[in-house]
Amino acid sequence: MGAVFTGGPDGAGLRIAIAVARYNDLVTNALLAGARAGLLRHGVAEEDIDVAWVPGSFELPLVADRLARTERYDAIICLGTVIRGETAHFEYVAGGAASGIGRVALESGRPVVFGVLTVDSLEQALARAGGHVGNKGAEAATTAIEMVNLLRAIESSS
Ligand code: INI
Repeated sequence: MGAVFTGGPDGAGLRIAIAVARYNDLVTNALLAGARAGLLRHGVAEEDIDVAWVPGSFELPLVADRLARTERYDAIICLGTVIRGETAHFEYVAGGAASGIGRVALESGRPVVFGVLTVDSLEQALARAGGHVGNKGAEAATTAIEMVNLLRAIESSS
């Protein structure tokens, strides 16, 4: 059997940037708190977590790209909330954020995590930002750490 690669949950020594949208900040502040707590819980040092606030989710890809280009970060977490019921251009904002964030990950070769809620209502958003469905920011934190460690495991095998 060939190799099986996995990324462990140890975040010690990792440097992480979080880009977070101010739009719907009642929700995104809770996502940010969840992401921070998740990173700290897995051993990332407080001083190794930088945060960049952007106006809305549509701006996340550009700022993630700038953060990646500094080469200071092992991973970048993007946090935002797009609520379908409150925007006629939901597809443009959510789709632009998703495709842009994916492109930055591929172009930079670093994990750039999609922690953007795309939901129908504020209630659904709050449920996923520390409510009964959990906290998508905390999930994004563990995804970032796992992906850094997975890419390292693949690289160190060659
Ligand atoms: N930005 C969001 O992050 N969430 C939204 O729900 C939203 N709505 O409803 O429009 C939103 N719009 C702003 C957008 O992200 C940009 O900041 C704006 O279009 C300027 O480029």
